[in-house]
Order: sequence, then structure tokens, then C-alpha cells
Amino acid sequence: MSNKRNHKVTIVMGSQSDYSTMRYCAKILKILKIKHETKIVSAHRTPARMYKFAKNAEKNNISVIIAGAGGSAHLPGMIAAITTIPVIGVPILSKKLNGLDSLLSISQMPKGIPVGTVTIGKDGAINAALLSASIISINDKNIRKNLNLWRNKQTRSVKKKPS
Ligand code: RP5
Repeated sequence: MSNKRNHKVTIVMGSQSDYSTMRYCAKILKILKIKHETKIVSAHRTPARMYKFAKNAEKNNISVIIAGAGGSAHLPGMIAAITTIPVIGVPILSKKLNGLDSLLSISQMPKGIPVGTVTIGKDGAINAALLSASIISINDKNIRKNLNLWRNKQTRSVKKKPS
């Protein structure tokens, strides 16, 4: 296993309003000491920005893209159509349909262009960060170590009896 330290995760989201959810991705990545950056990239409001971002993702040394989107939530699928870098989609809890629209949109990618989909909202954002760490840890033993430490801490935090 190599020990590359230049892995980077990019967290993108369709709107500023998604940040209250997507900030949990950044929080976990920080704990795991994974280099990351955060951007607003909208498939329908800033399509040129989205295309440029996805087209240059490999050149910019991005290992995993986490994309949060709500409503018709096409951002993760659109990015995945432009790059072969793994894309994890986070369905944002939408106001009208409680995120079911976002979840179905992101998870129902037709064959050929996969998007890994996590659950709706904050839990999904946390799991997306943990999943990106698992992917990176294939080639980075430091990240694997950090991920195992995080899991052990979680295990220790579970009480044996309810209080
Ligand atoms: C999507 O539309 C975003 O991902 C967001 O979840 C949703 C609503 O955006 P705002 O109207 O709050 O900017 O593009």
C-alpha cells in the first residue's frame, strides 16, 4: 500500500442553502485529516462552472467528489457524466418532499454512469465523508489509520446500558 498524502476530496453543492448539511462532510474530513475543498457548483444555475469543474477534476488531483443537491438534484449525475472520478451524491432534505425527490433523483441513475448515493441530509453528509475516506484508504495507510481510530472512538462511545 502506498502512502500518498496528496489525496483531495472536493465537496460541491448546488446552492448556498445546501451548506448547512454539507458542512458535516467537511467536519468529518477535517477530523480524518483529509485534504478537502468546498465549492458551490450548480448544474442548472452555473452549468459552465459545473462543466469546467468536472472536466478539470482529474487534472486537479481530486480523488473523490461529494456532491450535495436537492429537489431534482441532477448535479451528482451530471458531474459523474463528465468525469470517471468517483462521485458520491448527498440528497438534501428538500422543503416540499422532505428529500425523497433528491434521494430518488440521485439514486436512480440509469446504467452506465454510476453515482454512489447515501441517505438524506446530515447523516448522508457524514456517511459520504466516511465513504470517501474508505475509498482513499485503499491507497493511503495514514487515512486508513485515521478512519479506524474514528470507528474505534464511535464504538467506545456506545454505552452498554441506556440511562
Ligand atoms: C438545488 O436546489 C440545490 O441543491 C438546493 O438544494 C435546491 C434549492 O436551492 P435554493 O433555491 O435554496 O438556492 O439546486
